[in-house]
Amino acid sequence: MDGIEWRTHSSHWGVFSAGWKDGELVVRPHPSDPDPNGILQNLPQALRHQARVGQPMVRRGWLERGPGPDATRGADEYVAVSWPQVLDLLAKELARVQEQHGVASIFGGSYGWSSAGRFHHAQSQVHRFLNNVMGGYVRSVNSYSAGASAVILPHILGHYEQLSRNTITWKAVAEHSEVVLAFGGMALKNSMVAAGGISRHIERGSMARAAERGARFVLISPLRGDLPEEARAEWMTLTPGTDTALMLGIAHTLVAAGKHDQAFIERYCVGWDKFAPYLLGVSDGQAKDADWAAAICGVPAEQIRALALSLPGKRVLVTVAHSLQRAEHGEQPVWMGAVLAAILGQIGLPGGGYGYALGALGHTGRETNIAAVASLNQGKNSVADFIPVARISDMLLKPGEPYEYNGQHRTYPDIKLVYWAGGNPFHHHQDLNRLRAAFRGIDTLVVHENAWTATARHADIVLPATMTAEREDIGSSAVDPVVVAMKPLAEPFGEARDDYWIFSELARRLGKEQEFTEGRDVRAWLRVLYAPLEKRMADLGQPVLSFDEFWEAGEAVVPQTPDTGGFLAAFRADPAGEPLPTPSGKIEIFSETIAGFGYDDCPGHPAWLAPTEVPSAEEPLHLVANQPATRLHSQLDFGGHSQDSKRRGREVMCIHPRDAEARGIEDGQVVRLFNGRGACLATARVTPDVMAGVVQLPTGAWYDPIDPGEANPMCVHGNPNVLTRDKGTSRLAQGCTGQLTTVQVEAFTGNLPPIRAFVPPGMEAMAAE
Ligand SMILES: Nc1nc2c(c(=O)[nH]1)N[C@H]1C(S)=C(S)[C@@H](COP(=O)(O)OP(=O)(O)OC[C@H]3O[C@@H](n4cnc5c(=O)[nH]c(N)nc54)[C@H](O)[C@@H]3O)O[C@H]1N2
Ligand SMILES: Nc1nc2c(c(=O)[nH]1)N[C@H]1C(S)=C(S)[C@@H](COP(=O)(O)OP(=O)(O)OC[C@H]3O[C@@H](n4cnc5c(=O)[nH]c(N)nc54)[C@H](O)[C@@H]3O)O[C@H]1N2
Ligand SMILES: [Mo]
Repeated sequence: MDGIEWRTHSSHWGVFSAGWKDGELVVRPHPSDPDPNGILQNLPQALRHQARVGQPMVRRGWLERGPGPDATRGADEYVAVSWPQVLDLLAKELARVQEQHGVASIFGGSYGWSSAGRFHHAQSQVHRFLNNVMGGYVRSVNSYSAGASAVILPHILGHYEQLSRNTITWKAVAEHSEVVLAFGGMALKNSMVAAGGISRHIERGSMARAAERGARFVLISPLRGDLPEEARAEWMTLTPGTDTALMLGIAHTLVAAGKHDQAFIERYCVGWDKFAPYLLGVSDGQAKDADWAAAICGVPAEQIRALALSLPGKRVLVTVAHSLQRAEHGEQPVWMGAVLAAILGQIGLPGGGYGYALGALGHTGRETNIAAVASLNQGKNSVADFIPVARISDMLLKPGEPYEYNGQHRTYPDIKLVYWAGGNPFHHHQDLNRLRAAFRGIDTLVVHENAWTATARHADIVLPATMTAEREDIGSSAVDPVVVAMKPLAEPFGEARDDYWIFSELARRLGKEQEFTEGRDVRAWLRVLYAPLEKRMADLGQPVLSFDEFWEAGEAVVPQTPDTGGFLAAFRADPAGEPLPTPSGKIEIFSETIAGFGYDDCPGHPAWLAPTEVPSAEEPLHLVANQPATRLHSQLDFGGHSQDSKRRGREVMCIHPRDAEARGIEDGQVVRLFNGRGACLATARVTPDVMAGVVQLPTGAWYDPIDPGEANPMCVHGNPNVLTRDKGTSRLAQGCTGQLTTVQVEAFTGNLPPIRAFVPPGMEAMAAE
């Protein structure tokens, strides 16, 4: 016996147990996890870290001058107030905005991952509060993850969640795929994370099994680490943002050689007659052949041709990472990836066809549970208005102005109050200096947070929220058999309270407590959410634990439906009986709907549309701003595992030896990345694992402006979103384009400024010493 009282818990980075030993929290992964995730180790040091918010805080300027636009937002002091005081103040402000401006002036999109746990899911809580108590709010649609694909895929193939979850399973890859063309790779660092928490990380093992069977993995990416060693991949580097050209070059080679699957195209697709003339250059005089593609993407034409001609007759899987569509014209590689898989005739075959976003997250490529825990009912929103999620700065800066989205002519609403719980826009949004300006124009920003994130530091009212480890909940993902009784591991930090408690108290002050709580405490809600699982299992004649037995045991196990290849396999078997959810019921190589919108930045068939931001003399390098390996986004950046990955306290930027040498940059040296929008510091890692001409700086280092009072301060810590561009993918989807931008890099020779991101406001003097 180890003397530790282990308690079950879950997180987006895996199911685990934890207990206390000698005053320290010890975390161990679920025993059935073959490949546990290091991100779990951010938790122990995070729980009591000084970066936590310990009491309700109000910005001094807001307290003294009242709600309204304020240029000091983000550079002001905070005043500690008691819970009763702050709740009274906030209830009054909510009532004022509701009365003076109507609830269509409240933005409650509150995008973000927050934490695992079905009940305390912060976004569900805030939406339920705004609906049931306030009467509604302006919401956001789609995600930063899949901004472009979520809009284009339903027009041409089907919903992206359906596609990525269980049309191509890891089991099918391990057993059937012969060639995997992995555009953007399938990095293990990414599949380590899964919404809701999973008990098994199976990706490494599945790729190893496939490779041992002789499957060939081709990694098409600027970074070598985007496939694990176990895949034994060939690494094909290409200029970032040019995948569509490469795919067209492969397609052209196949068609020119008569090796495309004409029968498949005729039976299962529409619009070949409109696309083929473009591919072959009949319509615009430019054949999209391998030579043409090579000049754009940098892959030698011979290599493109050899790759293309090696594919026919093989079980080929084309995967396209989310990252490819988080860029200007991000709709195109998503569409062209599907068309390439169709040209190869592979869609709907086991381990073949199109694996959109397979491996981008741990919950893709899995079998689905036969029964599920319910999610919290968010009530009904009386406000119809919404924005595509990544248009937040535009919305705040341009009230009343028109914009296009998915065939609709829309107008930005006039927002007075923004309410955020469970997300960090100063992590996730692009062009942070522009975002700061946008937030300075509203009346009030309310934020519930565990920690003093940059978003909290721009808020007028900061309410300290518990972390998942400080409360009880149910952890479950629809694609992992283990449902977890999440037990509290620690007392709440300081005066932190559950989001549910905060909203219940506000609801009471606004005279709508019952509408929000339905008279239930947390445990009663957990029983409500568990009940549908219990009932469904019983209906199916499966043995099932009662709630009390489940809570006592710490977990319940739900059987899964065997993999059948999902809706694409069904469509292949019976195209008339199992049509796709597209207008034609078939794969749309040409979409009449999209063509009808008349967007030149997203025409009626996939096309190479040159990006408007390309390297120049001033900004000669591509920057890849991808997901971080040692944390989930910005969460627990102050935790041990994330901190261990920093060098000289700063985020690490990878640069090729050639580019480093040209700039006199040495491994371990602090560098400045800059472009026309902003600048940040980072520490260089000189490595041939990133292609020449590209530097990589992951997201998630907390924004740390050198002087928060300036309009355009340098971030001293390494947040790439001071550099990225705030522009939609196209008028079709208006998705986030944060993955790529252009920069210059130089050795930083000035005095090294201290990192203050983890020091709460009001304690700056202590950190600077
Ligand atoms: N440049 C660039 N930018 C990107 C991306 C990129 O590739 N490049 N990727 C984008 C993508 S795909 C995504 S999904 C977004 C992610 O963006 P976010 O989801 O906004 O990022 P997180 O850091 O996960 O933010 C979650 C926040 O919720 C807080 N939190 C956790 N639990 C609770 C709770 O119980 N209650 C409350 N009130 N708060 C809680 C955490 O402290 C944290 O601040 O970033 C996007 N941004
Ligand atoms: N550890 C960890 N895992 C995560 C997350 C996290 O924050 N931390 N976030 C999760 C979330 S919310 C999401 S949505 C997914 C995101 O999944 P993705 O968006 O797929 O993840 P990224 O790491 O941003 O990008 C994957 C790789 O694409 C490559 N790439 C970038 N641009 C291009 C290009 O133009 N062409 C090609 N061929 N390759 C390119 C980069 O080398 C990068 O490493 O990750 C999830 N997994
Ligand atoms: Mo995401």
